[in-house]
Amino acid sequence: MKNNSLIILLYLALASCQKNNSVSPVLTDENHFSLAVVTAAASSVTVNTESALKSAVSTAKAGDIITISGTIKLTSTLQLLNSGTSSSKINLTGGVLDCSGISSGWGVKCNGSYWNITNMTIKNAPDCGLVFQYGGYNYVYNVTTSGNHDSGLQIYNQSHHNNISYCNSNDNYDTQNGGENADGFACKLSAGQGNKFDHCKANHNSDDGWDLYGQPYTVTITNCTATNNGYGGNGDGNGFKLGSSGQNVAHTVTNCTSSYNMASGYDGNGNTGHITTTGSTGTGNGKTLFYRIY
Ligand SMILES: [Ca+2]
Ligand SMILES: [Ca+2]
Repeated sequence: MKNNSLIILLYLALASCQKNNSVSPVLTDENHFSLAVVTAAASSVTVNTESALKSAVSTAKAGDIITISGTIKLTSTLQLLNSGTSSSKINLTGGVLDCSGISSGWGVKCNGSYWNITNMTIKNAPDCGLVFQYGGYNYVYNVTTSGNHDSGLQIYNQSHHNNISYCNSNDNYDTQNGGENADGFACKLSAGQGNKFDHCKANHNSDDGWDLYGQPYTVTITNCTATNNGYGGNGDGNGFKLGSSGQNVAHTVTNCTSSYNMASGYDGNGNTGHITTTGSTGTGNGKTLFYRIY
């Protein structure tokens, strides 16, 4: 019993001083404990190949920093499936992901939570560039999505509490549909609660700058700019499309600018909710500045 007490004390001392490691006592027989280190400490790695990137991402854990060096050409979707924690996120940063080698599908898919995705370009995917499908509490900063063949950055299907900040989305164009679907930023089709965009710019996307079609929860858009959206024959061309018919969702669009889009600057699109557009303005839109905003 004396030995057991000593080992338990040692375990408690170890557990209290290790932040990234998880230490668990293991009962090896009725009288003897041993200590097992379940996870390793957070690591930092720089990658410049697809295989190294996918290996790092597949084993990523809270606190890890994965830095992309230069341009990596992807041949299949990069899947972010692990999760960090509220106090220790997984960091993916830097470089260019050229998704032109993917035969079909998205460029990057995040189904995990607590990722920081920063300072990179995601381009030329055959479908959307960067998609948040499940999970939440992800932070995206200074990321450019460009030249993808559906929306640049899309949040949907329950993904929640994502914060998209200082990002650019431009020249996304679904050529196969005449531009009908490729928005700069889409938070549509049943994304979750608490999604926010701030200081982002959507320029020259074939469909809309922002699209909240079918989004059942309030989206907060602040200090964002939509310009020159709508082309390809089937592109709708709204700067900010703020819902859809049959909905009553109070989105907030504050201090935004919407100019020179093919259709309206801000279009409620049949959403009967009280959409606030405090401080938002724009000029030169093909249809009108505010349309169906209640
Ligand atoms: Ca459309
Ligand atoms: Ca759209």
